[in-house]
Amino acid sequence: MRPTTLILACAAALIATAAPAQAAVPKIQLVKVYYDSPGVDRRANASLNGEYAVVRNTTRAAIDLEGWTIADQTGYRYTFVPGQVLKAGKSLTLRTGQGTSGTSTVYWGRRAYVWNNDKDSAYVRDANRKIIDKCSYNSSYRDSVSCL
Ligand SMILES: [Ca+2]
Ligand SMILES: [Ca+2]
Repeated sequence: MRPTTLILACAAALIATAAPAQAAVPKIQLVKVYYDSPGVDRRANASLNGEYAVVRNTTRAAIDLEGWTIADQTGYRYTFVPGQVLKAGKSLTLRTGQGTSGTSTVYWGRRAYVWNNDKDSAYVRDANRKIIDKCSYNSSYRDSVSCL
């Protein structure tokens, strides 16, 4: 096979395998987990808030997140309170420490880290506890993982 023909064949194969995954985009999708906050982890509130997970509403309609949860592998769980609505296409950041929650950032209120610095998994579940999305990582070399 000539090199160009080979490249085209590889590209076609990649597109073929990528297509089914695109059809199954979760309506609330994990975008990123920043699991090793900058600097030494001494549980200062700013450091706890340097650790966060980001989710995005991939649909064209607002989603009421009341009763939805974000949890780690151990089972530490954040539950969205009534009134937490994520507009179409918008992202929301869940920070580990304490703060005043709003429409685009909510605070878990923890005094300890939740996302392990080496490996862990983040789960998004709807109000019926059905898993909507999951993001796993296994690297202490990196500080964050892109879930897309
Ligand atoms: Ca750190
Ligand atoms: Ca954990």
